[in-house]
Amino acid sequence: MNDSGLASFLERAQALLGSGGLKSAAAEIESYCTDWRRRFFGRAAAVVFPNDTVQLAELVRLANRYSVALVPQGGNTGLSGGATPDNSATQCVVSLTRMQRVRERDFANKTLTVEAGVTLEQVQNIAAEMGLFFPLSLSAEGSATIGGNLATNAGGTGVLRYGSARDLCLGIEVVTALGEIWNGLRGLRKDNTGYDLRDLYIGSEGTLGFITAAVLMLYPKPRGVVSSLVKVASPRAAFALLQTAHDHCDASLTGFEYMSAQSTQVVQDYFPEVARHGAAIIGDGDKQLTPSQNRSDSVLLEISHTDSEQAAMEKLESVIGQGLSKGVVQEAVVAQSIAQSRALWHLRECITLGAAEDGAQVKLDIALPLSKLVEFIEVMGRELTAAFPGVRLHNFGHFGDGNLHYNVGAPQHLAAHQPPERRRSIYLDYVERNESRIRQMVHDRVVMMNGSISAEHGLGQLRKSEAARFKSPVELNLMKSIKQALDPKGILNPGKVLDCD
Ligand code: FAD
Ligand code: 2HG
Ligand code: ZN
Repeated sequence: MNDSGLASFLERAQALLGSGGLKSAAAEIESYCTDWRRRFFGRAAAVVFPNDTVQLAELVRLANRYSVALVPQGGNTGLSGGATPDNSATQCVVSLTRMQRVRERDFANKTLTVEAGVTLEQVQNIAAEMGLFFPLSLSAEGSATIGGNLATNAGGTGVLRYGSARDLCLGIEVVTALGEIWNGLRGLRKDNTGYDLRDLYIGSEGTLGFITAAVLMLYPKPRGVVSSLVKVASPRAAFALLQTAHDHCDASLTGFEYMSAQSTQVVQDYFPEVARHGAAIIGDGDKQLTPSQNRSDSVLLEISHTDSEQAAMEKLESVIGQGLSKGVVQEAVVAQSIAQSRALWHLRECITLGAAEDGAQVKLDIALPLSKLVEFIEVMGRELTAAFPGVRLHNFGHFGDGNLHYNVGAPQHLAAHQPPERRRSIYLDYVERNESRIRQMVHDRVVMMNGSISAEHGLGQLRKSEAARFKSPVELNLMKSIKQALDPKGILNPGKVLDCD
């Protein structure tokens, strides 16, 4: 594409989208060109805001005509740089945040059809208004969109019971890379009519097409949801507790989040009021179960029951009782109200926010077979701290899914007592110098143990080259063939997920 091609595209896009539908002033578009963690900084020719599917399809046809690359974007909360344009100032970010219509509420079919720009939190609220429940849950849900959730196949905290975004979606509407509209908005639980195109687009991180609307599957609202913060001596004890919870709860186990002592330390450091609130729930200053204060590992356990709160509570108490008698639970506090339960979950959510406040980390999002989790944590911890003395392992996450956010922070002593900006710059420097070695070391072990280097955050630009290191030529070629077939001009999100040259 030459300059005049880009200029013609922008002129026509502006005419198509109307005033306010295209922004190009640097100050106005800066936030769309930077990722949530502020690790990727791009420069775009413009950010465009289509109003509906037909308008978006026309825009994509224009982009094909002038060979302009498009970067789909929802809430821009992704953690792998997938929604950030490159540095060329020739790509166009396409924000779907204006596409917010609710197309259909079907109570009898237990489905909700919404456009891509509806946020996850809005979907949860609409489902609740219908007397039903949409189980996808992650702490960025106030900004993350359904389009982004599906494009990344987001996970979150309820996967062990309800599955990932893919499992909660029955059909999608897509604007293809050529600018056609595919209406696959089927609300069917069974449909074996050829290749599963829905599942191809879900998880493709905006490289194959725009997801413009989706039919989401709703569940009956559990009548009882109870949570407990459990102190455990080690990851091995956490694993034993998971086995106990599985034995006692089966489908009632809806959350099993592990938090290492070091991961909750950042909550204590940067959100002390959140950590204190956790301690207040326990109501005993001496016990101070809040893991960050006691520097112990902990598990956030959630049990749900369709019948009643009492039924959920009985199961929870039985799991904790078993855990205590087996010696795998050291102490436990059960939330006595919704507010207390929220406070416990807030503690868990604040790990990512506290870590962001602290400074850069090597972000790792790995999955392992459950049977290998404990061995991985023990061996990897030893290896990493030997090779990188003093690094902080912010190890936490969706233990029940075998998914750890095994984030590695710079040694604290490097910047202890420095003012925040100086501290962040020292940590960033450490991370930039060591990131690729740490990443490779962890990923090598993960793959050796039959795990995955991206459990839920996707490849984006962060893990693209690492994925290429591990995938077989057969798998990479199949992926390239699919990309080539669906996006022959390579205009959709180039440079993300895989390199096609
Ligand atoms: P964006 O960040 O805008 O985009 C993400 C990717 O999807 C990009 O590649 C983009 O090009 C593509 N894309 C976006 N919309 C579309 C569309 N309509 N069609 C095609 N492609 C599109 N993720 C988890 O899985 N589990 C978690 O528990 C979790 N917790 C998080 C907590 C915090 C504090 C933060 C900041 C992030 C968290 N995330 C989590 C990551 C992120 O929120 C999810 O990946 C989310 O699904 C992204 O949605 P989004 O709308 O912000 O997408
Ligand atoms: C979570 O589970 C998110 O809270 C973010 O997936 C994880 O900070 C992270 O790495
Ligand atoms: Zn997560």
